[in-house]
Amino acid sequence: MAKMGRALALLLAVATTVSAQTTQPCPSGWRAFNGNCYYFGDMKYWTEARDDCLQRGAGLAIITDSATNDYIANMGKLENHVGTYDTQFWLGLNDRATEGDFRWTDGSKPTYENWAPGEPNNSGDEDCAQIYVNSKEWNDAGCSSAIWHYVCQLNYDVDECANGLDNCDPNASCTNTPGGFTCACNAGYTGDGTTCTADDTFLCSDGQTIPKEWACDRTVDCPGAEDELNCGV
Ligand SMILES: *[C@@H]1O[C@H](CO)[C@@H](O)[C@H](O)[C@H]1NC(C)=O
Ligand SMILES: *[C@@H]1O[C@H](CO)[C@@H](O)[C@H](O)[C@H]1NC(C)=O
Ligand SMILES: [Ca+2]
Ligand SMILES: [Ca+2]
Ligand SMILES: [Ca+2]
Repeated sequence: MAKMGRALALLLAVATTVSAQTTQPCPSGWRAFNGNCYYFGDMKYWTEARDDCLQRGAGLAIITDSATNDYIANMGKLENHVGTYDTQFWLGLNDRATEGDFRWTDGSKPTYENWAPGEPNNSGDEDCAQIYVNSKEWNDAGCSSAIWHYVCQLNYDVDECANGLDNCDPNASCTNTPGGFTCACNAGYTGDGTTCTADDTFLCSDGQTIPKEWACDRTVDCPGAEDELNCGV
């Protein structure tokens, strides 16, 4: 019995380790597809949707192939539990700068297009593109004539450092890496990068930091100091 318990504990430990290692690089609340992360947002005007994506360190989605087009339409439908009506999600595509010259928000001209029949028709001055989740086709709509859902896109390699998504210590430097990031304590600090203590201070196991010369003072309550600093020796 005891042996079985040990084996089970070991198995659980291994499983925990594996799931930690395979953590999706997309931030929480985002979904990964084909090298990018997507966030499906609630109803906003196009410029507000664009700004919300920017604040999330991303941009409105840029679609360059039919697989991504299908993914966004299907997932948009799932994420927002829409009914049977053909609801729309704002994309990064627009002709706000020059009428008729549709561009993605990164300035690129579309290489893949999936306009609905008769679209874009600029009916009543429509400059912002959206995708219908049921037909998966695109329409140009008034950028600020109605609010719609929207989809943001982040490159799969999130720059955690630039987007405040790292957990580096304030006294550490963060370096972005593909699929992750690293933290290294600044000069004069020691630690694993997520916790850095000044070299002349000691981090007690209860979380308080005190000058190192005090750590072994028995009148100071600093749990952990005895063990780590061999105070008695
Ligand atoms: C033009 O597009 C709008 C949607 O943006 C649609 O409601 C309208 O029916 C279209 N007009 C024509 C003539 O296709
Ligand atoms: C280390 O970080 C703390 C904030 O936790 C800050 O107050 C302190 O100024 C930092 N020290 C240096 C040398 O940057
Ligand atoms: Ca237009
Ligand atoms: Ca239209
Ligand atoms: Ca990264």
